[in-house]
Amino acid sequence: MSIGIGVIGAGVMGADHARIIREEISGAHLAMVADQDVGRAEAAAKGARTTTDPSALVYDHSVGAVLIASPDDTHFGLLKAALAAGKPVLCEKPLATKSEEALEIVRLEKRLGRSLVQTGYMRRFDPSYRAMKTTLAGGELGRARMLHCSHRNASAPPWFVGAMPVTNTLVHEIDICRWLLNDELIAVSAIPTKEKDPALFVFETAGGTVISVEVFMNATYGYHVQAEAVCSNGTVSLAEPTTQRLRINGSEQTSYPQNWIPRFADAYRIQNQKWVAAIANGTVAEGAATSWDGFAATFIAEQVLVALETRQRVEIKLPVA
Ligand code: ISE
Repeated sequence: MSIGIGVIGAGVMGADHARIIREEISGAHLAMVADQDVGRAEAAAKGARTTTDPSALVYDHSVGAVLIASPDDTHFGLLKAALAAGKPVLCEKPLATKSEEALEIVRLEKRLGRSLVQTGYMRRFDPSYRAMKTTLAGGELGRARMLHCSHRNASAPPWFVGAMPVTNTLVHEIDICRWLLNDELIAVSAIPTKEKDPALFVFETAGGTVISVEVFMNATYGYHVQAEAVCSNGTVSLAEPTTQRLRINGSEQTSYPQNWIPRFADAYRIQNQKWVAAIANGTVAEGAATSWDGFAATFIAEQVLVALETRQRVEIKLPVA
């Protein structure tokens, strides 16, 4: 039986999720798209039903599972609605903008006694991050003593303001570092440049790994994410996924995409396919970010903001769920 997916939000990410469901996923179909902008909803729906009311989508009988890709501050309310309707939900990151809200989702889900929430930290399904995790877990390299990460966007859109480099961008690194190392972050220090962009974040883990993360929102040359683990017996880093390598006039040029969609196309497709398969089997997708992982990333991001403001090393103490 094909699962009807309702996509909320038809911006860049919502439109791409709608396309992935329509074109690349088996066992599911695009049932409905919700967006306040009717034209945008129709463009993403390509013939599927549309609505301007996201709660109508959540409760619609044709929608078996909900994919939330609307602005960050709408996630909490929509997650509560999906849980009240008892429907599986894949929510784009961040799970919520405030950690108290994210924790409320964790607790609501626990009370229901069903794992209904998956947080869209899709890098966990990226083949290069997966390979790196397998290598690290294999043990041949010994302990990861350091992990160097960089996260560069070509340019930040005009609405990308305030704390968003931390709450919307760095959260990916927080999640992937916890997952890659299977370790918990216990302290953070933050050092912005004179221009504030890029900024450097240094995390310490419970297992004694030191992590450096550069977040550069206006790197200009393209979208570029990198990670290298420095271990006792060697290093492992992500292979550079290039769209093309050009040799001309005595030099070699590598091209970079302008945003994350081409870079993480496989990750989004695999994530969505595994989500659908898990719903069909009544299980959860192996390795996917849970509501707790979504909470942890938002909670840790809040501690990062304290570190940025105070310029002090801040200890991170995750509460008990
Ligand atoms: C965006 O939402 C993402 O998920 C990208 O990976 C990140 O680089 C970008 O800064 C975010 O806004």
